[in-house]
Amino acid sequence: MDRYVVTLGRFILEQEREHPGATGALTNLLYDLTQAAKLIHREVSKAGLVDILGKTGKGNVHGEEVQKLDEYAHEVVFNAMDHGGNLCVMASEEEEGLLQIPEQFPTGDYVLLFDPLDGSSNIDANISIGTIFSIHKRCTEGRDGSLEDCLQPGHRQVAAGYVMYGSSTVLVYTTGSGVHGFTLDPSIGEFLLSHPEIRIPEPGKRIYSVNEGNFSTWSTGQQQLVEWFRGTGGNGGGGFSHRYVGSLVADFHRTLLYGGLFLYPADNRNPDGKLRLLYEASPLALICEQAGGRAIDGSREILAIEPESLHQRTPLYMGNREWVDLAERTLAGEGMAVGR
Ligand code: P6P
Repeated sequence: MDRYVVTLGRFILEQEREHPGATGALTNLLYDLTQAAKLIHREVSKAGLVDILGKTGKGNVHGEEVQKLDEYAHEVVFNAMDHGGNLCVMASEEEEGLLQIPEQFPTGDYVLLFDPLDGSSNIDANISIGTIFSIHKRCTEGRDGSLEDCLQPGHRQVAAGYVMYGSSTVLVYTTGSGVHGFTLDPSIGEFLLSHPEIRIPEPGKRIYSVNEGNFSTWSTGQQQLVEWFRGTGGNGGGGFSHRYVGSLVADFHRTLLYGGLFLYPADNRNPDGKLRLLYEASPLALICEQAGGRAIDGSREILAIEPESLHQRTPLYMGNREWVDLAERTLAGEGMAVGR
């Protein structure tokens, strides 16, 4: 049976061969990223066993307490990616400013934006967490990349993906030719093709995924939308299950494989939403759309948003087209259309 396994390395190479003009740079980038993922997997897997948990006492740019694994993951990704000669600049959730390529290394034509360990507040509870990455082609000249290279709309991404460290470690990515999932076999240290050509099921499972605790902080339209899913709004609906992990990668991965709607709306504390555009919403939106779904901020396609700052936030609705369309209509005040 083993002779039929497809490793991630083989798969990436085969994908590259389908693009005659490919230089191999993107292939090398993705390969380097998977090496970082293996190191993070190793530390996350034993996090409960060594004193790597607990808080460093230092905050990140968003004032959130930083878990030691956050710092480790950030450093692992940076150190795996800084010397390959394929990147001109990086940006991370854990750093306020740009991450330039050290001067002793060559630079290249690509840009990496990443959230090294999203959901890290769940680390102590052994809940799935993840690394999210977005890759663009640079749009400036010169050795070093700039903010302009980072502030590109999501539809220009050349690759996007995430690694989920859960009951198993899964890497899901797209380069614009479908979505493919790989599961790490720790016994051989290889990611093996486990989910070729992922498509969001149509119709998807009737699942909505949102932090209901924020209900009172939402707009009227947003409250109406969730009441429809609950079946308590007096306008039909209902028949949905509510699932919410509170770890974006876990909630998204379930939505990708089972269907439904994930939403993190704006609220009166976060008028622009909580999730970040460049290294959370944008890469997941590309994956979602490549898998046949849709991703909006409530009215605009996530992939069409022109970024204005590195860590800007956005409301996020993504999953089956049917439910994203319903959310869009409701938030626009068009009332609740009759869903399935
Ligand atoms: P809330 C985790 O802290 C995170 O950034 C995402 O992974 C997750 O989707 C969201 O925040 C959860 O936020 O406010 O529901 O706890």
